[in-house]
Amino acid sequence: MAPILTNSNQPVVTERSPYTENGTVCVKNPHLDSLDEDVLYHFGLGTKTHNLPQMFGDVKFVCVGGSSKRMKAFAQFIQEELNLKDGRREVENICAGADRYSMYKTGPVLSISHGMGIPSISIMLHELIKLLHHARCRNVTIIRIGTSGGVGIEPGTVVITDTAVDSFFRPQFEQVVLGKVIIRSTKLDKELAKELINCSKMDPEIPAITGNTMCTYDFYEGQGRLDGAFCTFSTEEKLEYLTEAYTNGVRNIEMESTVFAAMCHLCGLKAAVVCVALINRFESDQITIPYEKLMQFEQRPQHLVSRYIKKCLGL
Ligand code: R2B
Ligand code: URA
Repeated sequence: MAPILTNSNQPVVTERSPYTENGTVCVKNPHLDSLDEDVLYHFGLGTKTHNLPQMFGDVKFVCVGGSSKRMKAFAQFIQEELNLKDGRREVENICAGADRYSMYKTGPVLSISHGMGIPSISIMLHELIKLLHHARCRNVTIIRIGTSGGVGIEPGTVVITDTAVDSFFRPQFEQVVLGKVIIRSTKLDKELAKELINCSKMDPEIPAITGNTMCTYDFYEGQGRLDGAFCTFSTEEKLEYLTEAYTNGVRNIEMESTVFAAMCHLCGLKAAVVCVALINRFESDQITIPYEKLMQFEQRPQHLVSRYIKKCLGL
């Protein structure tokens, strides 16, 4: 069902969008058909300047994460894991010209950075969804691999998101369109989450759980940190909020999952969120783990997702 806009300021919940029957990525914008050319500005790609079906038609897995360095490392890692290295040089950033996001393609796997926060990932996803549509990709699975703050869990634990929730623990994402609020569902693919948890069980090096992921608009005040430039609450109030989050099933906090879930859901992409917890927020706000440990933790979602992709490809 298409999003409904009301004349009042009352938000309206949109219905679940079913996966498309033939597995294609569904863009829901009638205006696109009248464009002579679709320029994917922040990718530095376009329907006239690039042969998108040829470049991307075989993509089956898209992995997205905040940092460009991490997504390059993931592309290199997956290249080796899928035996696609073949004496090849370094992986190449397809979006280098636009200098906003990094994108690497290794066989059927696309690895893209999305920056930090909802606005940044949302712009990337608009262009990615159109890219997959123009390239006529089918049966694509998308996974966000990232970092997060843990809520009552051991640092290093990987959280496979059950439901992405907002700062009020609601399973929804509010998009403001023409001055009105549209509420979108943040449901993720339960089957995919289950398959990922099963993959984690095959690797004792990857402690993983499922839980709700809270997505905020800010890293400091928005996540109840006491160490930002401003703070209006006490330690007790912070702990009370985190306890409420925990009671609502929240096991980690990050900054992109709600809009990621909502947009993937709308266009029929099978989606999951896999984030490692860098700290336990009941114990600290500052991230002070040594570099080596940070690298080790950051690799856990990558290793888990690589295991899943290899399983899907029968490797
Ligand atoms: C996790 O880490 C980033 C903030 O440090 C943010 O992008 C997120 O979701
Ligand atoms: N990313 C976040 O958004 N929060 C944290 O606490 C750690 C990483």
